[in-house]
Amino acid sequence: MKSVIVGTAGHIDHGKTAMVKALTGIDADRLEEEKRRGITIDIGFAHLEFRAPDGETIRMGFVDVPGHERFVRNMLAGVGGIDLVLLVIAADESIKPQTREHFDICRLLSVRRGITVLTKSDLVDRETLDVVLLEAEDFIRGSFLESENSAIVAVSSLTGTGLEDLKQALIKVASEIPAKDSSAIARLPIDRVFTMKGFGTVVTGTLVSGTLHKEQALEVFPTGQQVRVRGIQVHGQSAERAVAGERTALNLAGVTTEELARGMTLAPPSTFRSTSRVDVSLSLLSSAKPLKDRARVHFHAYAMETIATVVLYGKTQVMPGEEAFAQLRLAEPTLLLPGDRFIIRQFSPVVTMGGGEVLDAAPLVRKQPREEMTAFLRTMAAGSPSEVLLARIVRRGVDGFRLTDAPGEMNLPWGEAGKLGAQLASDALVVWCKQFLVSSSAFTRAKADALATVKQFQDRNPLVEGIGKEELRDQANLGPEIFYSLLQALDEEKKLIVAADLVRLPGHGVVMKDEETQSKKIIENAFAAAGLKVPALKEVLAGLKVDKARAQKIVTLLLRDKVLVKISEDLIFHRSALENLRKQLAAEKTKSPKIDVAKFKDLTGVSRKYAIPLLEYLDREHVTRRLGDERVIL
Ligand SMILES: Nc1nc2c(ncn2[C@@H]2O[C@H](COP(=O)(O)OP(=O)(O)O)[C@@H](O)[C@H]2O)c(=O)[nH]1
Ligand SMILES: [Mg+2]
Repeated sequence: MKSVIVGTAGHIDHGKTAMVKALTGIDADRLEEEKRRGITIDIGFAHLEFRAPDGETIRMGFVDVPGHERFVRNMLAGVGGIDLVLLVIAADESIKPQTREHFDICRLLSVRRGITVLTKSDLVDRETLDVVLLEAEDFIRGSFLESENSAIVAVSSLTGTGLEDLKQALIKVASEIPAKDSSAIARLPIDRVFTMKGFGTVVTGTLVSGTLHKEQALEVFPTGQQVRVRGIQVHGQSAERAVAGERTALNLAGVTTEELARGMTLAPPSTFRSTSRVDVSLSLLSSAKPLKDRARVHFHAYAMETIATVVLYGKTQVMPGEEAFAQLRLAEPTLLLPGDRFIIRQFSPVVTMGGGEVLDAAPLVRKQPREEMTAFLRTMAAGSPSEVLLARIVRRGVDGFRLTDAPGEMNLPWGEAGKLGAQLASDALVVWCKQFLVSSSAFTRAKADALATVKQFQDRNPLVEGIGKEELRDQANLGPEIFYSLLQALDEEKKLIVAADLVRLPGHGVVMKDEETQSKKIIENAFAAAGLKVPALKEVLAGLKVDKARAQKIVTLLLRDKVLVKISEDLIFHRSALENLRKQLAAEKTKSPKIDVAKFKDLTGVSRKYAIPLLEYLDREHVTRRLGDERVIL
């Protein structure tokens, strides 16, 4: 069974609600105040099933909107997910301000199909009806409503004249609407929240994509709250699931009505991200005033509305009828995805100015060159999914694009993004780095940079075997996944040798000149022989054949290899001396677990000048613990 959402549009009192009732038998004015005043204030709902000529059942959900100019914001909350619009023009009044505004909104939201309905035909004579018909034809010329199959139908909801023609026209248009992708990620913009006795919290909305199941866990965007679907109603009937295109009511567990509001969105947990910045293509109505850079506007998308600041890309203003790229900075975070349509209204007085399409709901924070930016947005607007993914990978450079960000950035399940990524990789345009995708050019550049860093390190430190992996990663400034994939690639290409914690160039080992080797031996021996009674470093170095800088480097090398251990600013010991000391203390412990400075001096034969730093070193190493004047051997 196919589900189609039909919206109404048109000026107040032109007979929208009466037409929906004549078609479905349902009065969409549900509020007490609406019934009393006889006007629609908020969106209302009705439904009807049709049998198409091919035998398929088409279930139509109607969203009836208010026509009063004061309630355009409510109209906007209803018009978001509609497949086709019934543009209502009363035969006795013809085109009026909200006929125009609603029609503009439908075009800006890219509603693709619709029927123009001339209502109240019983109130006018044939000639007047013909005149209004001409005016209507003129009005819709060149728009989506003029297409071959979009008729203009005259009806009277009072007498029933023309209703059958309207039903036939509806069936015809509805059967052309392509089935929605029920395998996409589910998204339900909430348009109503209320409590139902015996059920608790209920929300309604038009399911714009995917499928929802009973018992499913969902996340509320932007609050992040986790909820569970306790029950589902589709077009007023209990159901196990709801699929894209259906008017859906969910009974939710884990949330109160106070925690929810129109404009929030439900989607599977951890799929999307709410955002306060969106890059968009914007078109301004020819009836609008020029839109200046940094102007504040009212922003509407699906059922949400907030205030936004328009930051134009490379323009100081957009003229009426023009299009531009811009960033919209929203006063409140919201869930938006590429392809979503939106409306902007002038801040004051509030009139519809324009609208457009979200191109990027995850814009980079860093500034990009203008040309790069516009080229990117052009690809977002018109590129194939594969081109869009590639552009998103490229713009991230060596940071890479994480596959799990594909739902939030592209509204694409990550499995599908994975398939596109695999194709790009086999075309050698991108490189897989674990769950990241990096453009081949950025990866090649990063490899060259890393090689240069290793080479530079080795030129500067000829006595060191290689650069530490983490030091290299630090200098390369790469995420771990990218860095390790890069090392692996360089290792496989035999451009680098990666061994344990060190990275070095092939053929590079520590080459010591004879004198240096000799000096190293001398230093090491001097310290080893001295035990705990170590010589002053200066004296050892003075007796060497190499110059002072070299000698210092040799000591650094010995310290790095932990042959020598520095325990205080001017005390260096050979590792074997310290090992012996530990053994001595362990032996001492079997006799008495406590030791003081005097006893330590006796035991080791060192002077007080050495005893204190040594004991402090042992404390740090947790060999001993200080207790007053004494120490416990641990
Ligand atoms: N004579 C006549 N009156 C109508 C027709 N449709 C609606 N009306 C009346 O026009 C008024 C406004 O209708 P309503 O459906 O509430 O208009 P909406 O504001 O566009 O929803 C009501 O008093 C209706 O009874 C029609 O086809 N013929
Ligand atoms: Mg109404």
